[in-house]
Amino acid sequence: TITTGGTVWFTGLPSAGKSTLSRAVADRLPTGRIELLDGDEVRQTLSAGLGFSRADREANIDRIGFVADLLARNGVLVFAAVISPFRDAREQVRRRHQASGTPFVEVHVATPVEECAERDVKGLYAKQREGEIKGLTGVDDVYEPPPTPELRLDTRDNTVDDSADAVVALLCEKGML
Ligand code: GGZ
Repeated sequence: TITTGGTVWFTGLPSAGKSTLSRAVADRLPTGRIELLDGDEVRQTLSAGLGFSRADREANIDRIGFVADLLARNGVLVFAAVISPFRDAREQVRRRHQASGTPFVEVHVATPVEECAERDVKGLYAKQREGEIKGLTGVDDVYEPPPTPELRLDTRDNTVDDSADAVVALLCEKGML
C-alpha cells in the first residue's frame, strides 16, 4: 500500500493527456491513499466561478496547490492534472511543498499543439477556430513549458501504458512509492 505522501503535478495543453495519464498511473498502483485533483473537476467546486483570465488561472492553480500540499503532507499521494500555463505559479506550488518538506515532482505532458488540436477531446480547439471561444491555452493564450521538469513525455511516441510506466519509475526513484 501507499505510505508516503507527495504530489505529482501534470502540466500541459488542453487534450495533451494529463487526465488520462494521471488516471492510468493511479489505476496501476496498489490500493492506498491516492487522490486525483483534475482542473476540470476542481473548477466545478473549489474553483467554481473562476474563468480563464491570468488572475483566475493563477487563483485556480494556487488553490489546487494548497489542497495538494495539505493532502500530500498527510500521507496522500496526489495526482494533479492542471493546465497550469504559468511557470511562476507552478514554481510557487513547488515552493509550498518544499516549505512543508513534502515530495513534489512536475511531469510535463508535452504533446504538441497540432496533436492536441487533432485529438480535441472536449471540442475546444474547434470552438476556438469557429470564434466561439477566445483565450485557448496554446493557441491564443500563453503556455510556458517547464524548463526542467522531473519528467517530460511526448504522448505521440508513447502509448498511455509506456507513459504510465515512466511515471511509476520516476515515483520509485524519488522514494514516493
Ligand atoms: C484552457 C479551457 C478554456 C480555455 C475552457 N483555455 O479539457 P477540459 O477543457 O474539459 O478541461 C480544461 C479546463 C482547464 O482547466 P485548468 O484548471 O486545468 O486550467 S488552468 O490551469 O489554466 O487554470 C478545458 C477547459 O477548462 N477550458 N476554456 N480558454 N482551457
